[in-house]
Amino acid sequence: MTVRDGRGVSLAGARDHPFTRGALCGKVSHYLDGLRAPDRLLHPLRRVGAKGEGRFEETTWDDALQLVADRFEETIDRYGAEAILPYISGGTLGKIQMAMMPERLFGYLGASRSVDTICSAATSAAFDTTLGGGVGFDPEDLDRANLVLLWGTNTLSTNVHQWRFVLGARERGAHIVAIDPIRTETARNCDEHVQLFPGTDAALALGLMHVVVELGAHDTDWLGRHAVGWPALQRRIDEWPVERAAAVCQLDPAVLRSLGERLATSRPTAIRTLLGLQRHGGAGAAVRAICAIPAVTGDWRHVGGGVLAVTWGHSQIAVEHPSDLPKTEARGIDNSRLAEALTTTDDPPVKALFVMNANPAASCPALGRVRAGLAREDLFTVVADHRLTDTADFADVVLPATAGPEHLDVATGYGHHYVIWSEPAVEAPGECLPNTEIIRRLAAAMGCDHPRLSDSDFDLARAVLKPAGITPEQLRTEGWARVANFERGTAPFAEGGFPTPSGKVELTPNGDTAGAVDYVPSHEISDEQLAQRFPLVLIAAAGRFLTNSTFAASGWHLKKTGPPRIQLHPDDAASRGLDTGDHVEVSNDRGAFSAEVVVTDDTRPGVAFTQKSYWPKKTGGTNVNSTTAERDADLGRAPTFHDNRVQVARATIAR
Ligand SMILES: Nc1nc2c(c(=O)[nH]1)N[C@H]1C(S)=C(S)[C@@H](COP(=O)(O)OP(=O)(O)OC[C@H]3O[C@@H](n4cnc5c(=O)[nH]c(N)nc54)[C@H](O)[C@@H]3O)O[C@H]1N2
Ligand SMILES: Nc1nc2c(c(=O)[nH]1)N[C@H]1C(S)=C(S)[C@@H](COP(=O)(O)OP(=O)(O)OC[C@H]3O[C@@H](n4cnc5c(=O)[nH]c(N)nc54)[C@H](O)[C@@H]3O)O[C@H]1N2
Ligand SMILES: [Mo]
Repeated sequence: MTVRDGRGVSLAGARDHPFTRGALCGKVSHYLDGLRAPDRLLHPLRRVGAKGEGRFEETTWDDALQLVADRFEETIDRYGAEAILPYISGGTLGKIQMAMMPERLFGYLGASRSVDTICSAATSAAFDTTLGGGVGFDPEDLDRANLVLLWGTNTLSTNVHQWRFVLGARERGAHIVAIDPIRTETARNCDEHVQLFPGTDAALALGLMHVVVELGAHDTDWLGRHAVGWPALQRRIDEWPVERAAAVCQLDPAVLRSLGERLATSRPTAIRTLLGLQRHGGAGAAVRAICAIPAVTGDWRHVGGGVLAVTWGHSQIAVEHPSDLPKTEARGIDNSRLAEALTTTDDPPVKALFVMNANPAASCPALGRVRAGLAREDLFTVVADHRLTDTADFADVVLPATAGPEHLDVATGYGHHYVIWSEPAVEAPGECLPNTEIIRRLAAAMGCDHPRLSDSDFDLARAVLKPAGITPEQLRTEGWARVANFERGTAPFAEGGFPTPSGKVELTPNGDTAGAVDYVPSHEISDEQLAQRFPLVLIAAAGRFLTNSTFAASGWHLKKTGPPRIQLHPDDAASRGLDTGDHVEVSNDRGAFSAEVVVTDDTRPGVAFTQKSYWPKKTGGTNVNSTTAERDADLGRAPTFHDNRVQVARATIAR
């Protein structure tokens, strides 16, 4: 970052960084725009208007934190500490500024625990139960594969640094396949696009394995040594001939058979999945079935072979509760179930909410109910953020937080194996404080004087890096370090050694067919009766120029993103008399939002596509989450954002 007169004037990636090679994605290349934007929060605020109105007056840090401390103490006295709910999400993924200090303080107080289910819970649970954690091939070795399956992920949009390795594989002759109900930009740039019906990935995986076994290409030797439950899975695979699988996926059986044949004959095959396919009722089963594939094909033997969703299962750095800081066990509340937590949870009810790194009034499912909960007069809400989000509008106290270039952090990601030292490069504007400092001062205001609640950011970095055998001094000098528990260019599980209880791939929990993974239908997608009233399945995936709702108020990002749009297949548009540019209302029993129609055969008939993350207050008070349900998938208590049926009709009032 280039700094002139204390202001960041330009941002560039480090060219010698092994994974990113200095490339910045579109949204981050304009990151600096938002730091000094006129809507940046500069001072602590307290509410003067009605809840949700967003009217505040400036106050001092001391007064703001004393108010929070008093209300928290009163809440603890009257209802117990579990009546306080911290809501900490992924606004920053930096280890120091994300959840580390809030977890210390709220754990010490015995507040309810915020359980992070909103993003990856089904995938995490599926990987945990099959492979023992978020593990897989090295993303930098993907270019060694001869077949690459980009399965339910829009790489060019959400994981753009992986693309260089995809191109590397292709240059060496690999065949690249996108498996996605939508012809995304990624799918357009692949050699083949398998456009299955949403929520049917388990059937596809079982059908593909059926072809592999039929051709005798399964690796019985490796399975015998490094897998548990193969006989049961084999019986299950027998039940999924190509025709049956293709019917469920609504694909031409020839497409499935030919991909199965490629899979049978291409070693190594790299299955790069992420989180788009796991926002469905049957997602846990789908991801477990996908996790079984490399065991069947023997791909773990090879560098660049196997499956990968997230890299954190290999990371040697860790955020742990300090052993000398007392902690009170408390109930967990899923962060994808905030509507329930604020409107029905009892014993005790949630009376105080502390939001940091999150914008649930835009990003949570069942948005109407979330907002009704936030509007409760008896709920005391604190929000720390960079700007007045929809969530902050409901706050009693708003705290101005620093952003990446303004605070110290140890930055990580879940798509590569590096930690990066992130030194503050510019002064914080106004009175903004790092999340860590906000918590240190809150702890002091509450009279919690344990030394672990006043550790400096440097102390915190030391604790995080310690398990990897790195010091903050070293990382500061070197810039970044690889923290994976295996070497690049090796096959981490060639000889088994998975972090499961058995050390093997666990294809079934108990070795019988009943335990072998099977296709689990989605909640709404496969509900024929509901389809009568709500004929369109709506997928709301990540936008290229946003990171969730984080840039959704910034000029450049919003301009590039444009207004909320809904892509409809020409058949679905024609039957509704709609054309590109028409304004529609997208609705179901839970709510509605407005969007502009784009007619395109990038979608399938019966499937509509939109983008997550708009700020409701910029788009008529609603967004796509006004229509999504608070309902869990089959594993991990994960939310089911893409398992959503809607109807689309011309808007009665033009916007
Ligand atoms: N630019 C940008 N990058 C981001 C984010 C962002 O908001 N913007 N968000 C970040 C976050 S928090 C996350 S979790 C990741 C998510 O990144 P991804 O895992 O890529 O997730 P999504 O964008 O939700 O969905 C990816 C693709 O899954 C497809 N999909 C939907 N349903 C199904 C299905 O049933 N089967 C299959 N096979 N595919 C399906 C969608 O059509 C979509 O193209 O991206 C991260 N990166
Ligand atoms: N319909 C639909 N909804 C979805 C999804 C979907 O696919 N479809 N995806 C889901 C997924 S995968 C995720 S991860 C969630 C994301 O939901 P959230 O984790 O709530 O993410 P954001 O909405 O981006 O809100 C993050 C907030 O943190 C703030 N922030 C950033 N850095 C800092 C910091 O250093 N300090 C403080 N105090 N604040 C900071 C940002 O300004 C922003 O307002 O959304 C989910 N919602
Ligand atoms: Mo996410």
